Formats: sequence, structure tokens, C-alpha cells
Amino acid sequence: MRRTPLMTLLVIMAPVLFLAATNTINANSVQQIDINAHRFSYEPKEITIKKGHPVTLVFHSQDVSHGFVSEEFRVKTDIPKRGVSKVTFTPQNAGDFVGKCAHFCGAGHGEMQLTIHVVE
Ligand SMILES: [Cu+2]
Repeated sequence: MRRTPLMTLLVIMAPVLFLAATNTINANSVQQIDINAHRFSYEPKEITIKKGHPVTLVFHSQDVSHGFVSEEFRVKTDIPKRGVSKVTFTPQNAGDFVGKCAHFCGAGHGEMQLTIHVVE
């Protein structure tokens, strides 16, 4: 069968279209959760995520510098004053875990916690 110019174009474009489609799928597969940080709590205080599914937590400081640290998920970040900071991880174990503020932010710093429920 003779190749028409249109067929040739489709053959050339196929890998490009395929890559574009996969990139869209990858971008959508990372769940993103916005979390406000302010003296002296995170909002929401609790989140639920899925074991084995990558997640990005996007922290927004509403006032001073805060932070976030979790041994379970091996992440630590500083959240600049009124700024934004992200951490991405994939939970490997189901259970309830607690992440804490990693930057001293005042009298209630020690109670500033985010509870992360990981479900199967
Ligand atoms: Cu704090």
C-alpha cells in the first residue's frame, strides 16, 4: 500500500502524541493537597491518602515561618513567612502518622501537628 502524506505525518506524530498523553496521565496521577500553616496548627489538621499513591503536600504559610517534618515519609521542609513549600512522597505503609512543624514558630510550636491517615 502506498503511503499518503497524511499517513506519513501520522506515523511521525504518533510517538509525540503518545508522549503527550502519558505526560498528562503522570501529571494527573500525583494527588495534590493544599494545607494552610498558621500559628499553631495546620488546616486541615488531618488528611487521608492512599498507600502506594504519590502525593504532593503544598504548604501555605499564613503568617510566620513554619516547617514540616515527617520521619515516616522522610520529608522535611521549611515554609517561608507567607510563602509556599512542597513535599512529594509515596506512602509505603498504611496507618496513622503525625508530621510536625519543623521551624520554631512561637509558644504553641510543639502542638503544631498534621495527622496523616494512610489507607490501603
Ligand atoms: Cu509552626
